[in-house]
Amino acid sequence: PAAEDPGRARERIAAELGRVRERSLGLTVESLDESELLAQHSPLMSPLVWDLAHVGNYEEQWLVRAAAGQEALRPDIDILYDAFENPRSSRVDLPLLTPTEAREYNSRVRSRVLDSLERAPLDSGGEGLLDGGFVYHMVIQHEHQHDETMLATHQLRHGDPALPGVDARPPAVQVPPGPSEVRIEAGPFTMGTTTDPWAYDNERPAHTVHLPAYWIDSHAVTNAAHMAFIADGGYEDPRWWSQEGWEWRTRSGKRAPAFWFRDGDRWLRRRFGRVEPVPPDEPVQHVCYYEAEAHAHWAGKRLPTEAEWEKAARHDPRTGASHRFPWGASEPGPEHANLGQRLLTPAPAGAFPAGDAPTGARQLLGDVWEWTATEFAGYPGFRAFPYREYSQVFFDAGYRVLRGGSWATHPTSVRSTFRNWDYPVRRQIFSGFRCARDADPV
Ligand code: AVJ
Ligand code: FE
Repeated sequence: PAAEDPGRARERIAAELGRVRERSLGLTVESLDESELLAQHSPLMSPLVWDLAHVGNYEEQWLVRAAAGQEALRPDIDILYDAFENPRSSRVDLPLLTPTEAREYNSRVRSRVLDSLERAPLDSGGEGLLDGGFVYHMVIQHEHQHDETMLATHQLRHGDPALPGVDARPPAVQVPPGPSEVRIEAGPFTMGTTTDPWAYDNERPAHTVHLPAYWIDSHAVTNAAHMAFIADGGYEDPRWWSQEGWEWRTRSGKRAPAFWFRDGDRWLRRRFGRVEPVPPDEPVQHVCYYEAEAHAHWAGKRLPTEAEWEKAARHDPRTGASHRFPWGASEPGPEHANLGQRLLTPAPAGAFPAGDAPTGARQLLGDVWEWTATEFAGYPGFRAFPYREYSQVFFDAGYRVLRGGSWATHPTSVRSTFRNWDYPVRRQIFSGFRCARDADPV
């Protein structure tokens, strides 16, 4: 793509920085009292105020110190907000900044950033930190990712709803009838990217991948389908589970997605402090990798590999091109996908025909992160940039790749090449799945 005018780029970056901060502050609102923000709602998560100051400290390290070359504001707190030094379960015991101190610190950092952005050389055309605005995009995405993590913390929190908008329901969508699976012919496609100015190191470089023909579900697996799996004894039948999956099933005693519970013969769920019937037409969320894998086997299918997911999401079989988004190059709008925390729940499966990929697959971005069969690893030619701890230290360490973003993911922070990862046992994230199968079984 043609280089963006630097003045325009600065305005756009400043606007995105403002938007993401508004979102972080909304998730740590002053109406939640200090003790709520400092509390550990689950050993899986940080106190909300840790995430808040962590995004400020990350911004200080990357935009104030590394990009602008300015002197540190608070080098003394780096250690507190270092995610590797402090596992999530122990963050509650650290001498953290209070919510007021964190908000003040974050705005001090932000003033420095907006000031230096005016003079930042964004257009030198090389491969440095600032080129194409990379380091700003990295920091904006980082804060959005922590906002999604904070939403997962809110979901684990007990008590009355604290987030506005919990009662909002997806608009009644006309789900156009369509095939439940699409066939993708054998052949090569371009996976990953070399040129996207928002892409992380793990999405790079672009490379050709050849895949045999396969079928992939046109949308994510629904709550209704998962209830059928449960009703058919799916959680009781080791035939559907991998050995590791069955060990998880036995050890955990789980027999339904997280936050579901039974009321007579109905399934209810707890969502941000609200109790409601499980909507049958929404994609199932809060399932771990093992549950997704077992459901897929029960359905006579399997999980797609990461490459199969990406080919379905961006390959145009007519032109051979790989697009940034399933629907092409235009920025995600509300007609394309349920992204950006506009609703605090997925939209019905089969919604958003305007977001269809050329392959005919639907709803690839938004609603729920989709588990894939692939272990997180570097692409051929991978180079860590700008630091090993974003991606590389997680390679080949038992993490599974998730694709496509959820209703909680901001539109700037997902694209058809974006890769997320987590341990296969995790279900506090907004995770679901779709199934695939070989086209020519041997
Ligand atoms: C890409 C979502 C797995 O939250 O661990 C945040 C993103 N990296 N801070 C995570 C991230 C550093 C990361 N995930
Ligand atoms: Fe982080």
